[in-house]
Amino acid sequence: FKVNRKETAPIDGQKPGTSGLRKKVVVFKQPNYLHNFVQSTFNALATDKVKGATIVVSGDGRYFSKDAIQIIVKMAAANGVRRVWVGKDGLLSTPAVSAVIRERVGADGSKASGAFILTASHNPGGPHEDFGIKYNMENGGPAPEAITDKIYANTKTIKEYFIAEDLPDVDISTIGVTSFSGPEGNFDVDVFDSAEDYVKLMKLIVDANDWPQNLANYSVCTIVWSDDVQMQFWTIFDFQSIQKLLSSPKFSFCYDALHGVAGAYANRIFVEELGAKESSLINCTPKEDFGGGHPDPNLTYAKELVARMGLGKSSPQGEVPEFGAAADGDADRNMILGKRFFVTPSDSVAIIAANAVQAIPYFASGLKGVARSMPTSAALDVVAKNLNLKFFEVPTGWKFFGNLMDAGLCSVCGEESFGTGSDHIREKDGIWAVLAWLSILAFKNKDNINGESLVSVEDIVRQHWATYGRHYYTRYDYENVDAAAAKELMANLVKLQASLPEVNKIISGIRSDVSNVVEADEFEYKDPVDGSVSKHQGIRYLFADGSRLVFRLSGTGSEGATIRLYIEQYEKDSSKIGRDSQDALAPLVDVALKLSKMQEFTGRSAPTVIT
Ligand code: VG1
Ligand code: CO
Repeated sequence: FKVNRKETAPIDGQKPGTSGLRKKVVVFKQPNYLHNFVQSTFNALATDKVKGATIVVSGDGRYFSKDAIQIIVKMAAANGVRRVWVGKDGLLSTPAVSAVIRERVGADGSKASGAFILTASHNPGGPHEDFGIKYNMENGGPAPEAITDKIYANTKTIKEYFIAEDLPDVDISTIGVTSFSGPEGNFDVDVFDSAEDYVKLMKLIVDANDWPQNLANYSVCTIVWSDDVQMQFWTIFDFQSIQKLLSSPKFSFCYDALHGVAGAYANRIFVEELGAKESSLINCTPKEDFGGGHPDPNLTYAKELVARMGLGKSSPQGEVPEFGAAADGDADRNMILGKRFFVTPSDSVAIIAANAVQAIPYFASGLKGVARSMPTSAALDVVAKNLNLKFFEVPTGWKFFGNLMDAGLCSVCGEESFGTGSDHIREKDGIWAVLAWLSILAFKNKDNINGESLVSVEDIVRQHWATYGRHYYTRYDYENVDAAAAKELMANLVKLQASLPEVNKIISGIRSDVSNVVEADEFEYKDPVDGSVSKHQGIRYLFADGSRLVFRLSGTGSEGATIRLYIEQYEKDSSKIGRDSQDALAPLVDVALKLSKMQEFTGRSAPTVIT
């Protein structure tokens, strides 16, 4: 192939948000739009991470992915990349990309230096919906701000890009390597099984000829001698104990991939490896438009699962499963449900942390530390304190956890936005979270698998509250509000922070049953590893009784602005931990809406989504 140099000019608005660049498909389809961003990314990376390097290109399979992959492959070839790895049909979940970067070794010993992930995560897909692209680094995690800032700066000055126009489209539906020869030598496109590397990481079974890259990350569980080979079994999870749980007649399970890429993993892991029934999987065929749905695993959008779990308005058909879970489009998010019971993501990460050492082999030697994003409830803080673990509070977005993990400071972390994960990779991991919960259930029921009734998800959560207290928690999202109005609302909240007596006067005028604000600020984070500072990460009002109100503007939307309001209240008194959370939080919600003048600024009398 030949290398073509094309002239181009900057296009406005290519600033990567919380998790990459996300826009409507029609925006991405504009001439040079994708090309400019991809070239700006190549130009932001060190030369040796491009020239002669191996990069991964894949995503959640949403509409426009296949076209985008062909364009990126041609641009990679022209920019001197040595080989591109593509998951079959262009499918790789975000956590699987992270695993592939960290673990996969090519036939010739090659390792990937980074990845373009094609996803807009939980945003809908299709010709009139969203597309997205982000870059992940050699550690498997999202590019840090220093890089995304550079990419953005490049998009504002770009004059040219490089593309191999005569390179034929590659068949990404067939596994195998296709080689081309170009001016700087060979260029390969390697299409591989989307699930293999990821499954291996979850349940690593390794023989002497197939040694994993980062031995320190694994726990040795069993050493088995076969007739002629010494086999060693390394795992994150104890698949046998999960299998036992799933085969118990008392246990039943339901997994909803919302037609996202999790479907490409669910059958392999839950059915083939763990023996779940095929009928346990719903919406597990990945679709370009997610079946017309909103692939966001929460009580609003995962309707089918919610109904099956007995949480919907109408009564469920058939028996309600013991355990249910859902994923978002790119499978890095998870929602965990018990029978007629919702586990808040903030509780989920706290419960996983509290049980990890006993229930999950990977953590058997202890947790290095735990971390949460700022708006996530303080349930994890209480566990960290009780178990004497290192604890970190970072801004929203997974990229901030990566540095802590690379420095060996954090094992388990989570966000209130249905994101949970660990240092086995550098992204949040939806299927990992489900396996973590199944492991905890298996552990709690290990002597009880044939007993009268199993210890349920709800039992585990209530037991946790009884031990650590409960953080009542809710999030209100106001989607697609006028961007200028959203800015004004936020500016007003910052202005109010100048005088706490004034704030407290307003609050006591609204409710007498809400405590005083003792501190208010804009969250700012100094990374303890590299010292970098991230400012304006959300507005906080902290109350005397430990309650919190947090206001943030979303960084993942593609149109207008989304205001997120996070509301939290801590209850230690065990006689008061069983209330309905919307009831318990009603006074604080009232204060939040009036203090922020939500309706006045946005014209909205109710949020778009409550989680
Ligand atoms: C949202 C969530 C945040 C999450 C991000 C990416 O960001 O609040 O916690 O890390 O999405 O998730 P924002 O800026 O819209 O609040 V995903 O599943 O897109 O990778
Ligand atoms: Co996602």
